[in-house]
Amino acid sequence: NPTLNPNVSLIGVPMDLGADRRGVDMGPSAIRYAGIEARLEALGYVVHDEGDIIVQRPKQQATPGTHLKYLDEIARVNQELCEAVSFQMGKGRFPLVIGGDHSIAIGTIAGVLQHRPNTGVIWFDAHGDMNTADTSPSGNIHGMSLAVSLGYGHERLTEIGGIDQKLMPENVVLIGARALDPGEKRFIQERGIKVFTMHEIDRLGMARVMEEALQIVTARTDGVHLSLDLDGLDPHDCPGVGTPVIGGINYRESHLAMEILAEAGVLTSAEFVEVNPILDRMNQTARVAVGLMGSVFGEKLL
Ligand code: EXY
Ligand code: MN
Ligand code: MN
Ligand code: MN
Repeated sequence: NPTLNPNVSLIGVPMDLGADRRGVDMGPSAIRYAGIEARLEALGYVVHDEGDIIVQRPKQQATPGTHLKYLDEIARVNQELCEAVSFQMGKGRFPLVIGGDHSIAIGTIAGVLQHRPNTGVIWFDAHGDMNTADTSPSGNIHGMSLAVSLGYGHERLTEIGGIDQKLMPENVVLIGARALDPGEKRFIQERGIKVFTMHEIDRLGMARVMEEALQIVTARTDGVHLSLDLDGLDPHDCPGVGTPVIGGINYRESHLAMEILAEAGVLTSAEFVEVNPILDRMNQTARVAVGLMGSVFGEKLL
């Protein structure tokens, strides 16, 4: 029987404009091909596949007046995604967004906040995604999405969903971090954001990390969103990601994390991002993604 909201709206966002390497635009196809709909329906969920948000491919990556790459199209897509997520939640559904590069968290979270203004977030990632226009070494917006969701960054991005409708730093935890830029470290320290780096995962074990993370994201919140970047896992288990970083969370730890999250029964929305089929082996990363979705929606062996 479903442990979460039984009505799931699947929304694909085939966008790779927020990343330097092309290819994560094929992520939604790869995840559908790996059987997400059948997997959740076997657990008793009703999956409504809402299709994909259409993403244009602009001729130029430069937007006048900024070094943020593809800012116009990324802002437009995230505005549309925000509205789609909000619309589905308005119908009482659980939004499950599949990417696409991690810049799409801007739209997903903005949409979620329209209905659950005090949402807590578990950000599962090798990276912090907390650069601003000022600190970004690359101009790639997928490295900025969490900062934007907290209210910091380019106005064209922070205005999506409303500048006063943002995440609170005390309701956000990062899990799996092992590649942070200097500006991101300052951002984290200045705002007291809780980060479980690979060091804490090794030391405490994933079970304890998840228990502590759950306490933080449920203490003062009215919902919990999971933003899972497949590069949080080790590249050995998930080779099909655009920005792999060695020394990551392994397959078993990541399943344990999803199972503990499922048992808590608190999840109200989720997104799975950065699957890059071009760099993958036999769709392995999409298959791992679908396995993790199975676990987080309550799949059990017995
Ligand atoms: N921190 C680097 C940057 O801002 O360019 C790398 C960001 C990679 C982000 C990936 C998707 O999580
Ligand atoms: Mn169906
Ligand atoms: Mn990310
Ligand atoms: Mn990442």
